[in-house]
Amino acid sequence: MMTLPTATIRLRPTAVLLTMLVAVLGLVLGCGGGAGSPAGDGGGPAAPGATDTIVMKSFTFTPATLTVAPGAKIMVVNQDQAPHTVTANDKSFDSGNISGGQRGAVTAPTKPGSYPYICTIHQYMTGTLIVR
Ligand SMILES: [Cu+2]
Repeated sequence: MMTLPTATIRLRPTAVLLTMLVAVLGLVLGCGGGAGSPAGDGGGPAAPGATDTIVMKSFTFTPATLTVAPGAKIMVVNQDQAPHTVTANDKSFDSGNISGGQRGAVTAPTKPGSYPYICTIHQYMTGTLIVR
């Protein structure tokens, strides 16, 4: 019974501090994001070796057709909850299982051509890698 008022008094300064912390953090993060984005955008497209990326989302590969240079390293981002793979029909590249929310990579063949690929877990997921 006697501890209840004390607990209430102790909680109040903590709550105020937490509120201030959240506010300060919000300001810091807001400023950081605003200042960081333009620099990042400027650096990305300027780099000639921009990373090619295949995104898995809603059991679909995006882009459905990706054109890359021979031997290019391709980042594979799984935005689904389910695991997926990027596996060439001729097995010339294979990401292996990429868990939901994770990312992996494949290396494009060095021989120019059109390489259809699938997810071996969900074989209706199809895409095409074009090397040239
Ligand atoms: Cu899949």
